[in-house]
Amino acid sequence: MGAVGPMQNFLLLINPLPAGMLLLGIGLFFKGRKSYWIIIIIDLLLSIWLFANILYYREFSNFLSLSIIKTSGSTADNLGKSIVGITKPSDFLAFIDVLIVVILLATKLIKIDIRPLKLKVTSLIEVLALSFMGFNLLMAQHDRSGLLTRTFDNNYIVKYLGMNEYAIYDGFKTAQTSAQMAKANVSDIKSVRKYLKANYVKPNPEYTGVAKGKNVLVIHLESFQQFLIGYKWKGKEVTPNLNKIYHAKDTISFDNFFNQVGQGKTSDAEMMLENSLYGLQSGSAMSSYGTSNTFESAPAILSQKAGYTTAVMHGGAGSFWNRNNAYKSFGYQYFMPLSYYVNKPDYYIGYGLKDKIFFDQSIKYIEKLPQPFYLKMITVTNHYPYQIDKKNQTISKTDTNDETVDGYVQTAHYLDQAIGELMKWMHKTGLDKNTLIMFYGDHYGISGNHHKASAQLLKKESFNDFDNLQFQRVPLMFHMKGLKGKIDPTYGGEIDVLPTLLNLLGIKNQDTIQFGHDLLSKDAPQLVAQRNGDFITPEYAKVSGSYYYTKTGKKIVDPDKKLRTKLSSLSNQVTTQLSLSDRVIDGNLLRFYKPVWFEKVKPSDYDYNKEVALKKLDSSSNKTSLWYKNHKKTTQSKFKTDAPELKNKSAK
Ligand code: GP9
Ligand code: MN
Repeated sequence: MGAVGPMQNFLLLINPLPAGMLLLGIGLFFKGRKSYWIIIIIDLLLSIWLFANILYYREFSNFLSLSIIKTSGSTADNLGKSIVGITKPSDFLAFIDVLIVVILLATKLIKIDIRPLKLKVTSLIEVLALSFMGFNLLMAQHDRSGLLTRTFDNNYIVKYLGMNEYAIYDGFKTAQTSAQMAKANVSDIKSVRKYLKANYVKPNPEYTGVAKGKNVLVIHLESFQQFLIGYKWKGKEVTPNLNKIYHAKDTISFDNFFNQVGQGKTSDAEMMLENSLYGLQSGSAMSSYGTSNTFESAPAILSQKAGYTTAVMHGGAGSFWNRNNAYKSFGYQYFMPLSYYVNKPDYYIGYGLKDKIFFDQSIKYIEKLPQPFYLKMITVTNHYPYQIDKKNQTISKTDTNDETVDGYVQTAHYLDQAIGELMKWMHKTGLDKNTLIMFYGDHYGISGNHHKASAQLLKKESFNDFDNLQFQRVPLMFHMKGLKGKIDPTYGGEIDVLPTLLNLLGIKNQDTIQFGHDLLSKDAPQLVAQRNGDFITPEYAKVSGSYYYTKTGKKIVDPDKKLRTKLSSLSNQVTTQLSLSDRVIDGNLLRFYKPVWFEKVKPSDYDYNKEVALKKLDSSSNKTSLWYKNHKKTTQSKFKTDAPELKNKSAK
């Protein structure tokens, strides 16, 4: 379960108790022998449930829930086939309590007491169990806020609250989502298509196909804000490598590009980039809909239309943000999460492997990918609370005295160095010659709760809500040998990445359900929605209900009629767009949409099992990989890292 720290371990230890007490307590409402029988049956059912979960988890790294039992006959089939293969003798320990109780009763070591319990007593036991559960929930929420609202990882819910609580929680969620889905029908997708057609933005023909057939390497810069580009601390550049790429003559960089995530953070940034559909305002679209919905995502489009090999690498748990399921729905052929990597206590921080170690160990997988590939690498060291061990601190902390803010430059600096190391390897192997590298920041690093420290970082007098909207800028850069670069001031957001990318790759993108548009287009509308309905354009901004002039940051106090109409029209456009996109997600509308050029993705076609994947990559038909072109030799030695953990490389 990967519990870390005393609190998680403590909660993991106690969390089966309240549910056990509550459920076994039901038996106490019955009289005499019946009460014993019912308790034993409940205990047996709980043991079966535990046993089934152990096996299911071993195979799918996820927990059983009603939704899974109801919807996935195929998973049950798969599991059925392998059930003998994956069962271990120790799994049967799940039944030992039932056995002990039965033996104790049969041998009369415990005598059956048929006196009825008072209703007051039995009710009190149940009330106590519920309060215990509430207490457990409070402690869990305290340790990990947003546990139930952000739905980032089923593992976390079980770790904090327990298996049974998870099943109940998931039952609720499933009921909610299926009710919404049932309401949707074919006419909904028709109105979405009508809207998209009316608002279609023609991509810029100058850029169509300039990266045709190239590999695409997407680098997810965790929590990376635009202000870091060019930022100096104590005279030292925080991100020298990214700064260089940003200004390079063969990079298209955007300096008015905004993140548009809600609570789903990383996951919904991914959702937008892969699908050009918005994430959710509360919760995470990738967690809640990633398993069951139909998608027409970047990896599926690229593999179907242009023969790309598609993969994601991430040094964190595969279950986080429901990646291991959602990626299958997106059509990713490979997903290499933490289980593909050597992990040692010193290698790992926060949510995953330190970036340098992650890249170092990724080389052997990247070089095996058949080309052209579409590969996304998700970094994670630059993540809240921005802490990194002493030996990796190579720039000093800032001095705002805000603990969560001051480490930000250190982890960003570390990330930048890791990027530098990867770029050098790309160059040495020649992979940079036929690869379009796309960098993007997923969301803010410093939240709106740090106005004072943010003002200090930016050397501003004050920092208000409008400044916080400005702070939502993140990098978007396309870097490729021979690309005609520029720093492009067009206003845009994460929703626009996929159409921009598809145009660069020369992939026709007319009859897709995508809410963004090519950012390089001369007709780009430059209206950037925020997930809560706020927005920004080069002229106006809406922040928590108030309007501002973007250029000056001044509040618009008394707009004349013309301006008022303009502002409310912009506002309406934003809400229309968001709600139509939400409809696509919560109504699972893409299941009704079957364009001729697209073959529906079947998640069951994909298997992220490490052995299976590596065998496939090693197969002899793979003649386009870097490894094959390098005379079937690894390029590992061309990756140089100064990671102190890897000094003694033989340890790997
Ligand atoms: C973990 C990671 C973090 O795998 O991607 O997600 P976030 O907390 O940034 O949303
Ligand atoms: Mn993130």
